[in-house]
Amino acid sequence: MLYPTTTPTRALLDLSGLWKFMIDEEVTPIDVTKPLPTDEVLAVPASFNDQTASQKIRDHSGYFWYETNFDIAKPLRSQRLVLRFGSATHEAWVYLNGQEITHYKGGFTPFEVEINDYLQASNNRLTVKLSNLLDYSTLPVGHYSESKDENGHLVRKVDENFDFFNYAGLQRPVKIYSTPQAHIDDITVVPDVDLAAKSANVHTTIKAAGDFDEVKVTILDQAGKEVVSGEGTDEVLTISNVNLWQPLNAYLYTAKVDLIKNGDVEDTYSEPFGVRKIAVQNGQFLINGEPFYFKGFGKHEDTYVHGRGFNEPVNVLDINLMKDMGANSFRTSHYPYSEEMMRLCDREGIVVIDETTAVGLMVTFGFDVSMLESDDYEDDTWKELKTAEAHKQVIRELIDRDKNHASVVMWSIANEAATFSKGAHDYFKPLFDEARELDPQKRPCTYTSIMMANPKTDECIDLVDVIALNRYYGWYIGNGDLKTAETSTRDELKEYQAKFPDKPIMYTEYGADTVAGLHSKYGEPFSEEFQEDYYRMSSKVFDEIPNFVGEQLWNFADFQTKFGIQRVQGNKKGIFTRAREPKMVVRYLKDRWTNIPNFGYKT
Ligand code: E9O
Repeated sequence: MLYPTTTPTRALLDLSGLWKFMIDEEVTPIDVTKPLPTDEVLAVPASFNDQTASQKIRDHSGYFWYETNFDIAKPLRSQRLVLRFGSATHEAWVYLNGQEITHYKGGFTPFEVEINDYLQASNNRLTVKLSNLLDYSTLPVGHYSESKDENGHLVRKVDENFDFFNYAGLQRPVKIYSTPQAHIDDITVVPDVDLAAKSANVHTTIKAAGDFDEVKVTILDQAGKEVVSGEGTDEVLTISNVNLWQPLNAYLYTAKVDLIKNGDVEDTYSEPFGVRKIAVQNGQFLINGEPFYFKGFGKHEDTYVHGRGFNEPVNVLDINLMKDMGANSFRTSHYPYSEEMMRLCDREGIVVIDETTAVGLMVTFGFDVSMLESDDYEDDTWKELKTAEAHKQVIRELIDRDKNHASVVMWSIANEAATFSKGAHDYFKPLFDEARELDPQKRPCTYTSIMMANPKTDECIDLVDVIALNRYYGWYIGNGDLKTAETSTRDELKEYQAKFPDKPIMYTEYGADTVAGLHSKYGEPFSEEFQEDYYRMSSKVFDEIPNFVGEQLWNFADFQTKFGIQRVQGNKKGIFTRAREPKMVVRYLKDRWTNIPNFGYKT
């Protein structure tokens, strides 16, 4: 799916701004043929939750409504017009002038719909009903229940199976773009680089619709100069003396696609792409033939007031903070991030592990724990749940959306699933097969594993290209005891290495909750001293393991979660506060990471 942008043949309207908003009490049905009966407004894009002073609205689980009005300038109305949501969390029913025009389930990938047939000459009313409900047919997974309040009204509740606040709403930009009737639908770019010859064969595949004579593809360099061009929907173009996309040293080419009819350009679209080669070999992760070392973070899209909403200045700040520390990478834990963030990473040379929304697949893929205690419990009950379908869908949509990004070097199919349980392999094998089949660039695939899944218990290690571990020795296990933690960390890594000598190993989570400003001369847990000691201990062990290829700590910044006795206004494992102020450990990590080269650290 193409990112919406202006081109010489396309216009773009941004529907950001104030929209009407109301939660649905499910007492009086909403009549979509009339304006929404509310005077409340909220800003889009953003989560709805933290824009209100009302606890009831913030914590609402169920349905809620947004509405805006817009006009389309007359000259544009003869064009094909497409309404596009960057995301709508987690399920959306969209109405234009009182008619349902589309429905979409799955909160973190874009969807779009043609609107010409529903438009009025003026004052179009766009109404969106959303749901933030989660159960075992959705990803992320949540446990859903219902009860009645004192007036007999239905109360819906979601108990999230994950450690982040269930922010929801129109969290990413909502736009309308125009195309001519003959138009480009999709562009796939697969660069195949010959490192020795310094040349690349760039395979471009174009999907187009409508009436056109030919398709022209021109590759431009970063200065906008033509490098090579060809004709056809399935072309291989060769770039000689190729400039590689390198971590922290990005070089972006552009594939400019022209749809031509009677000699005129009907539609044109420019897709940026980078040329780089990813491979996993002999326990190493190679970028452009050299062993890469990941230095970075698990992150969240999480900021004050915006919630999980698109916050571009913070995205820019986060990347600048990463670069300042000598970091080179992050994982999009635990859902696809905004398209704007992916494009920023392409430009900045930030290496990304791109993760699906498959978080919370615990207790044999999200059952109610009580099922484990019941007599008729069977290990493969997950087959009847719809989780696998949602999982396939998000893999498909993520790869479709992000397939061309140079920054994306690996797919993370799931976070901390119960890969140690019987049946896990049957569940995951088809998903890994699907990802490998769908990705035109054939990137490596992994899942990040929970502590119960270890070299002895994990049933699924054969499926991954890279062993990605989320580990908390000294925090969740043996809290405060860094001596034992050091031994456990070392023993486990050595066991992985001995058993899987060809697979690179990395940490995709490790960390300790730390209250900014809390100090302890005894290095007690939660103090800034403990956080630093914890990271120093971990680094020491990492440096002893030859095929240990990267450290992505948990978490870049403190973030909001649901309530819990372990959470004081959220998870405090950030090395930055939620406001992006550094905790003490940032100095240590900056010193470490600026002294670790991006390439060849372990060779
Ligand atoms: C997922 C992440 O979203 N991993 C969690 C992170 C955390 O800080 C969370 O924020 O809690 C860590 C999971 C650790 C599980 C340890 C289980 C130990 C059982 C013996």
